[in-house]
Amino acid sequence: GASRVHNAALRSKIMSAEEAANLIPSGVNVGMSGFTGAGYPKVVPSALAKRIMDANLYGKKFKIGVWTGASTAPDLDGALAMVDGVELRLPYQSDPTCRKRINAGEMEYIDIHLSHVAQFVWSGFLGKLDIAVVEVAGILEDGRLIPSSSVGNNKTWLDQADKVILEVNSWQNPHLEGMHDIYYGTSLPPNRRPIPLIKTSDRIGEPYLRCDPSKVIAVVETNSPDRNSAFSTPDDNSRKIAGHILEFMEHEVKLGRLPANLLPLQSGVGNIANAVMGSLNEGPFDNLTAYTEVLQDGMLEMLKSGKLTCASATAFSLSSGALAELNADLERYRDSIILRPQEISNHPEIIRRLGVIAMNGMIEADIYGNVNSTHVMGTKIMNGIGGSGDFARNAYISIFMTPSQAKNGEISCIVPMVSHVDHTEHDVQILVTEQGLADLRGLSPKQRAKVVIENCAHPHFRPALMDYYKRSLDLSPGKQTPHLLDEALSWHLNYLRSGRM
Ligand code: 0RQ
Repeated sequence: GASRVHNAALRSKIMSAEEAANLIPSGVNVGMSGFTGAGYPKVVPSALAKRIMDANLYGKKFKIGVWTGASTAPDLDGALAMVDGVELRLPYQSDPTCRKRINAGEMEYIDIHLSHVAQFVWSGFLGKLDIAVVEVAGILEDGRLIPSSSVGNNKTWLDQADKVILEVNSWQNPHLEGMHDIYYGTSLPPNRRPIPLIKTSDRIGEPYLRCDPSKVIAVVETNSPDRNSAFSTPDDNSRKIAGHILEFMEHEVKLGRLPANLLPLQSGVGNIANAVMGSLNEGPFDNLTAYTEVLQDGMLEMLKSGKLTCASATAFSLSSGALAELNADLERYRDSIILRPQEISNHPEIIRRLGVIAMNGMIEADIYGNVNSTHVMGTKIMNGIGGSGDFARNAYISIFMTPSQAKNGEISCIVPMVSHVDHTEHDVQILVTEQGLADLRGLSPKQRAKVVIENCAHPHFRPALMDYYKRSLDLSPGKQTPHLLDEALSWHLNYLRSGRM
């Protein structure tokens, strides 16, 4: 098709992926676009991986720092991790090869709140950003950029990097133009001003990304689809978890603690989150809104049915079927979907102001309500905290959900003490498993323990948890949060030694 590079100066910089990758030296920090498989650069990272592999063949070390929006795709994270080309990765990943390298100690990984990344870079906390590699959907005559299917940290990468490589992907729907809201009013303290976003549907910025054309060293034209994550149809556990959450919401509305159309919804990654959206779509609530970071299949269904009137996010995270549907009809959603930079989609000020209902997955919770979202058996990273901390800490109601057991019942997801803490007892209000829901608001630690064990633990593990709690109550030197410190992590040790808790 026709080129989407309408700026003459940038048109003169069009080159192949290999030529562009040759402009990235070893030792630099690279800010890549991409958020949950949407809008990541499709060809330069794999061309770079090839270059790294060639260097390695000649005995040369070649590693870069990789900063992104969030997770990306096999042809970015996977390809670079495969050739051991990443010195340090941040802030969120979910690639199996990448995860393996991190857990083997071969790749440094920093897990930071997604809303923090941009300001950490502006402040220089992470060192110099050398090069940005950003996918866009097109370049206007005046050089402004039409953002792609995710915004992530692209505004910050384009602004902060010394050099910029643009991938212009003509596969992306041209109707994306106008869907984004890029806010350029942020600044660092002491000069910060309130962010003027009062409703989910507010547009406070502009639809295009700015980029100094003199920094652009390469433009690469591509035509390739985003990576699609498939969702499984909700299983029995997911449906039960969704049922408990809906019942809770109805109860809160009845008590007048939530309006009839609830409050803006945030929903995390994964199948359970998607199932909750599915249930809301069939539930009694209308005129819902979403202030979230990823827009999954479930939310798209709700936009289609009219249950959801507006969704604000930083990225799409759709299965291939849903993506095809969206792309066939994107114009229809231009007013109801807004894609923002992740420092805005996840901004504590806005999340607190809007009163977001946050719903996130977890690995395990303890009887006192501390939540581990990131580390399996305390030491192995799964994905990262992502935006869950941004939302949980600042939400009006913060919900964490998981099946009560993992690995065919060998693991209890409710444990005496979490093996790693991402969300402390202070940030966790509601815990939900297929067994039931624990409302921890207004409860002391000892009161919480009873509710969590009774409502959330699997019956198989319930007696042992209650036994631990009761003996702690007797023997713990402190009675505020009773623990037996020599036994608190024994469940995890059991699993590591014998394959079951
Ligand atoms: O592993 O695939 O090897 O079997 O963890 O578990 O049950 O499929 O659940 O997909 O909802 O993921 C916390 C990882 C849950 C996710 C987490 C094993 C289990 C399986 C996945 P296998 P499920 P989900 C905004 C919000 C942090 C980021 C976030 C997550 C695998 O929700 O990454 O919330 N959250 N972002 O077997 C050992 C346990 C386990 C366990 C589950 N207790 N012990 N393994 N597993 N529980 C979005 C973004 O930020 C982008």
